[in-house]
Amino acid sequence: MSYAKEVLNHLIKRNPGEPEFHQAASEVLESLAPVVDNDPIYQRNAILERMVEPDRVILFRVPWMDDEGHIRVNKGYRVQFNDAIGPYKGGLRFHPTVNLGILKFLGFEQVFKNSLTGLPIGGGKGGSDFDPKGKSDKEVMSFCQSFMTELYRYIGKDMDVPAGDIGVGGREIGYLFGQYKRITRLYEGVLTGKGLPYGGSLARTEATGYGLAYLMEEMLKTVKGESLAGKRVVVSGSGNVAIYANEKATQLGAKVVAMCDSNGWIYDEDGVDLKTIKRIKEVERKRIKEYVNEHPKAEYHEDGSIWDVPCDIALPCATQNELNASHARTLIKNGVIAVGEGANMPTTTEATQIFQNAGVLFAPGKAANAGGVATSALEMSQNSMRLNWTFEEVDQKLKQIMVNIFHNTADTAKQYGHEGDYVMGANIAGFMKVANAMLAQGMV
Ligand code: NDP
Ligand code: 2IT
Repeated sequence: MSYAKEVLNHLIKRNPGEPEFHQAASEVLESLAPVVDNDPIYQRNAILERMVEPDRVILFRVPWMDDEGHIRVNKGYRVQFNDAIGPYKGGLRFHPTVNLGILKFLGFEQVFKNSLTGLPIGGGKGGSDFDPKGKSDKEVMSFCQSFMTELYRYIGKDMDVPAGDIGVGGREIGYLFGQYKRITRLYEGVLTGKGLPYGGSLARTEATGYGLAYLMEEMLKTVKGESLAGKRVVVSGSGNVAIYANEKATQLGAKVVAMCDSNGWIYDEDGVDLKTIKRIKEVERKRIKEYVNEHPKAEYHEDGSIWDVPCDIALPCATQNELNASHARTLIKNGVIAVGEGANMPTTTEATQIFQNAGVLFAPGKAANAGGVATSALEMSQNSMRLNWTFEEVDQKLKQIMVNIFHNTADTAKQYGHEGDYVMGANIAGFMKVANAMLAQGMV
């Protein structure tokens, strides 16, 4: 049996009840087979066995008080996956579905994604099953302070630098930073995605979505001699990644005709009006169905799927496994030419294969959504230098990083005889740097 397959079988047996982690690891290990099965150095040094086991997992109780004065308890986690090439780096997710398996999948993906950025950041992820939806600011603050009261011991600017993810945006990062500083008395870049007055980087808010659009533009240009201009785009989600993917795609001349939240989806043939979406989602924290109150020509649906909407480009930017095989077939029937994963693993394994077999350009999350964490690393650099770059400087660096990621991914796929398979290209390119660092650093 191949080395990669052996490690995968063992992993599935030893980590029961973690389907998302199995899925992420299967995809990576299968695409690494041509590398690790052809050079015994990886097996001799147990590189894969070490890569699929997090360096450590921190699990803790988070007690907090709700507005009625009741004490509530959630689970808090930090999965420090791999620090071979830099301090652990990756977001915190606050969502009721969060569990260890999901955070291990996210942490594992993060290791390869962060490597692909070309910047010195290791991989980690954390979060809680706390649901910020419907909570008051005071309750969110109470939760964040309690969460950080435990987490602070395990993080630091050169050790582990969390950021946002689903359910964690500027408000939560602010409360977490305040509590870290209060406990440690250190004013340091221990979190990214901070507000601009206290060490945040310009363009970090926009970075994941903008980066996704930059990568799609480069892919379309390189492979098809085309661009986003004039394309019909569907963007799922209406959070941080979705909003700024829409904004940049629109600036590049595309028309985004549909967006969604976990309750339903909107369709606007005139192009979704982002000003309205930003107000509803970022300011009022309401549901996307409010959109049609102001745009009566638009439609709101809770049945069917956003992926039924015909488009040239599909950008899944909500959550894992939101786009399945049947959605993929519908999109292909409707003429989709490219798919870019703004979210982490939004496309099921089967759907990914369907796209690839149909010749649809498929940009995997590790490459396509790496602009967020890359800009987080730029925030860390600015914090260390105690300097701030302008929006244009950060945006320019982000764009260059995304162009580099695309070409590194495409060149690697080609080098291993799978031209156009960007899943394989991203996995192998991400792996090589981490594996070489691990080999150099010995048995740790
Ligand atoms: P947000 O919390 O800002 O937004 C999440 C969006 O996805 C919301 O619109 C939410 O709807 C929707 N959503 C969540 N779960 C579901 C579901 N089950 N079905 C349909 N819609 C759903 O998160 P982000 O935009 O930050 O993150 C989105 C994705 O991008 C995640 O996969 C994240 O891991 C990934 N990512 C984020 C990065 C970042 O910098 N923020 C960087 C790289 C990747 P609702 O409001 O109803 O819950
Ligand atoms: O999935 C991701 O890359 C993120 N949520 C961003 C992580 C970060 O550290 O900016």
